[in-house]
Amino acid sequence: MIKSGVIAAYSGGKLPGAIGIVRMSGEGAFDILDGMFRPTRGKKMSESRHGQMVYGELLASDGQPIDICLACIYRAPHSYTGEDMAEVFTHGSEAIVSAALRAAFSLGARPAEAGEFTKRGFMNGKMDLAEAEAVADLIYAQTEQGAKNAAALLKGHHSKPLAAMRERILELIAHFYAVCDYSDEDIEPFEYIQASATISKDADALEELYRGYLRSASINEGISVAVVGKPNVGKSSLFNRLAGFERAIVTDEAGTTRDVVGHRISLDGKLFSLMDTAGIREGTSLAENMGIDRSFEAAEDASLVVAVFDGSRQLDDEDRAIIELCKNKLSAAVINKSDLKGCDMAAVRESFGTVFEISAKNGEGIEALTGWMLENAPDEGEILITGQRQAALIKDAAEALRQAQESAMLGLTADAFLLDAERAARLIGQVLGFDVDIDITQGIFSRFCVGK
Ligand SMILES: Nc1nc2c(ncn2[C@@H]2O[C@H](COP(=O)(O)OP(=O)(O)O)[C@@H](O)[C@H]2O)c(=O)[nH]1
Ligand SMILES: [Mg+2]
Repeated sequence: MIKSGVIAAYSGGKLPGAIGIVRMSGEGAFDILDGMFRPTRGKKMSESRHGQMVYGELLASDGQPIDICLACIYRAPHSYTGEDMAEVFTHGSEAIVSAALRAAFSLGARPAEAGEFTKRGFMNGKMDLAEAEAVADLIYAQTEQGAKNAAALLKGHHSKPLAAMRERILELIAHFYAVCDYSDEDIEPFEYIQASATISKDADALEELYRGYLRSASINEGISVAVVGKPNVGKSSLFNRLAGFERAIVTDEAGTTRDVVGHRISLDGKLFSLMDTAGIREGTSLAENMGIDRSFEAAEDASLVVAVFDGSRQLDDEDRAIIELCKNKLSAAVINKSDLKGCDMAAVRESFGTVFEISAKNGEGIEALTGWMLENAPDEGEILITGQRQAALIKDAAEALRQAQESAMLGLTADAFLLDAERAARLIGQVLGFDVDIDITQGIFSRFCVGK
């Protein structure tokens, strides 16, 4: 007897392709597979071993063989969803895959919604919500580093310590209540100082996680590098050198680049997102001035700033404005046009810790600059949280813990301490998927592909 809860979907890549994967999950999935897959030798699929690949015939809904391929079952709870699951690995033809799905539907399965397999995994406790979000990160990873980061998140790199932290805070709260409720019994006294120390360490850890999130865009979008400078110093020429082709327009006319021009490059497996910007000066037109505003924004938002100066000309106030702009940024100075006769660049050398002399025209000195970019790229080994939802909760939880800590230190009323500690525990819980609104969970899973 087939239950109604079996979902089925195509889970493979673009068709036609080498292999198509049709996946099913739910109680009754094995019965459906028995109806559509006939092993060449031996027992029925429902009697095969967990995880064993079985060779046989795939049957269309009219019972006729339509493919000769492999199938496999996974027994609950040892599957991705935690339910009984089945997979058929067909030849990668659209016709075969549709026929396989039609067969599954005619035997009682229903089409899976986007992310429904993962959602079931979450509901069945196979992963927490943060880990489920890492599955989406894995699918959408654009770089090797992005995938490695997502894989670590999926394995619970941050989820496990967060779950432990939540437990710790809940225990603290329980202890506190116990002392209040049974003050005459033999319960260890509640030490505010000790509680405050524990909480403070946890708040540090949460703040560190949040700072990591702010750097996480670099994992998939590339480490942002803004090339800034006054007009005509050779920003676009340098940008094109780094890009490896004539991406931005170069002329000897000031004010040529009016918008931020972006291009991604990969250096030693690391992705950089380069931005060529409009030359910063008193602009001569509305469009140029708007471009200049964008240059400031790009410099402000970038992880690294490359400030370009024309080494063949005396420094002027416009150059000094650039020096000022870079004061609080991780930046390097580039003294360009080293192929020409040089001028005094002492002010640049004094203001920047790192200075490169290059010629964007003939390529001299570019490698030293790319070396600096690589050295200053975020550490590869560090695993960062990537989701905005998680980051916002973590930030609030850190604040709640800081407030709880303060109340504990000041010896404020028990209520103040408890309220904040409880709020922190709830927020951390939400990162992991406890007490999360159904719409929020639904929103998370709907971003997945069908079949995942
Ligand atoms: N001699 C020399 N000229 C350069 C060099 N880099 C750029 N230029 C010239 O300087 C002018 C302005 O270059 P461009 O890249 O458009 O500067 P931007 O306004 O800062 O983007 C163009 O005529 C370039 O050919 C260089 O290294 N050496
Ligand atoms: Mg330019």
